[in-house]
Amino acid sequence: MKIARLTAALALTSMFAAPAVAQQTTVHITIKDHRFSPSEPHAPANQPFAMVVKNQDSTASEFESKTLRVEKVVAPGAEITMRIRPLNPGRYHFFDDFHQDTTEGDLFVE
Ligand SMILES: [Cu+2]
Repeated sequence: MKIARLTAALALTSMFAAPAVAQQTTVHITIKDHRFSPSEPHAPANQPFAMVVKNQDSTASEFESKTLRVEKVVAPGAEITMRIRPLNPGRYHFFDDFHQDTTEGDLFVE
């Protein structure tokens, strides 16, 4: 009887514990040969998330987006993390301000 009650208590605990864990999305983007990969990443709408941009080129990049309101230099071989505010569904253009002609993409928020 004692074991049965303990098992039930544990089952209840895990049932209630699961939703309490914050599910934060992290969008990973790599810059290589002056291209974003992926160039069309996705993110969930109406919740904050993180974006990690890794620069695998030997030149500096500046990750920039007017609509995401971010602008941050990524040194060669370095990685930056940005906190993005909750966004409405839509398409958010981003680019490398140091290589605008080759390096751009769109974040799809849905
Ligand atoms: Cu800029």
